[in-house]
Amino acid sequence: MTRTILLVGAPVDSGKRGAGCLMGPDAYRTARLPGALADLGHEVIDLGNVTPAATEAEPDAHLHALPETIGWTRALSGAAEAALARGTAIFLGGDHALSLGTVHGAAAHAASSGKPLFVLWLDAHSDFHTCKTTDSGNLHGTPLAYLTGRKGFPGFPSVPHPIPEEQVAIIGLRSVDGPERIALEASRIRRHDMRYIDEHGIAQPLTAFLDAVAAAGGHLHVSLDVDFLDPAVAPAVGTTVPGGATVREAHLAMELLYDSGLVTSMDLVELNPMLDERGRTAQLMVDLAASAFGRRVFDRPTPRIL
Ligand code: 4U7
Ligand code: MN
Ligand code: MN
Ligand code: MN
Repeated sequence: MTRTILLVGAPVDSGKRGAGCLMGPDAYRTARLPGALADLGHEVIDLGNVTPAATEAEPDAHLHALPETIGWTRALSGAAEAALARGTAIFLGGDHALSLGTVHGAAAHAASSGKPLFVLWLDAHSDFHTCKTTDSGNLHGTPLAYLTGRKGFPGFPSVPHPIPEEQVAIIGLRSVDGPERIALEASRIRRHDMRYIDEHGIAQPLTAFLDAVAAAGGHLHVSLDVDFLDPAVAPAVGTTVPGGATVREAHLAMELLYDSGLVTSMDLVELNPMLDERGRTAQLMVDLAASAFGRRVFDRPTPRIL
């Protein structure tokens, strides 16, 4: 199935202290993401980079770059909603704070289409802090709490379309802070740590989630954090945690996403080209995106694994 794919650059670097994610969109373009998608037959339109909206929010002593992150949230929500009206959107990050905006906009688009929005979070971390519970003050650790409508985000745009918890799945977990664990365990968010992947493989939890999306006739937003991958294969990220997904586990996830035909938008987040080795992480992320949009060795249907 060929599509119109909109590329939206989101050079957000305000979600944490170490700079460099602002170079991500250009790294993806340099590693030929547009060409790789066009080679698969898609119509690819690069909309260029978004810039943050002006905001009158006050800085906060505990939260790093709060006003800037609020400005990005507002701008990216609008950009995401506009892009989704034209086709499938891929957001080129930028750190994970960008999802505060992209998923906010995707939720508005889904609501106006009368479809439920499902969110797949591929990440070592749960990103389920509120502004009140974060120890680090780094807002890239908060988007899933904001997007599911948790309280504790003063100054941010309101969330008129919170994602119902049972429509969220996190896969790849291996670093969850105490307050996040308590909130997650009290929630209906589907969550799978790396031990679960070791025990069952990645196809089982992902296929179960995709079946739920299909049964509900939903839209699916995928948020792919570089640190989902093992740092041995994806070193260009500030928050490395050993024991992540292998290259093949990640490709299988992308291939199953493509076969499902359900993906309506995707974030590529946390790539910090300053930390890369000869562009290998940028290239791996481009190859994963290509798998998610149809690249494969042999064409064959997904067998039933469950
Ligand atoms: B990422 C952390 F303490 N939980 O809050 C925090 F471990 O988008 C990390 O998933 C957050 O990379 C990581 O700072 C955010 C930390
Ligand atoms: Mn749509
Ligand atoms: Mn993340
Ligand atoms: Mn992470």
